[in-house]
Amino acid sequence: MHTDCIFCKIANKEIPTKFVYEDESVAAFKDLEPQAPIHVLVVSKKHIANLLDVAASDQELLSHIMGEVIPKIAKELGVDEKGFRVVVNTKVDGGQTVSHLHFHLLGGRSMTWPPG
Ligand code: D5M
Repeated sequence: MHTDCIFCKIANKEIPTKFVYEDESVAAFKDLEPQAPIHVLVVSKKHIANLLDVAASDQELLSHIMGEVIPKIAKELGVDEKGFRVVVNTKVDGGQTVSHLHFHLLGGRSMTWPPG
């Protein structure tokens, strides 16, 4: 846990936040600035700054998030049938503003391409 990291504080319940999903390694909560009717952030409880900081020992965690947690939340929030988008902004050019790896789950509307 990084003491100055907002998502560490949320994931470890230092800042009370309603979770959409939680297990021992992952927490998910609504984005403060939603960009779609459904906009959830999925984060690991362990501090990982971004995708470039993922270690070999994190592979199981990443697989759990992408292969289990996100599909489960998508089904629970009813965006599995029409689909959804998962975004991982990485560093400055990627538009990352919070340096704690997070997966944006966006749904509930038709997405456009290319992204801005
Ligand atoms: O996305 C960071 C996202 O995190 C951005 O969409 C706002 C959101 N955010 C920032 N602080 C909070 C809190 N406290 N709760 C919920 N959501 C928050 P990025 O990909 O880094 O630009």
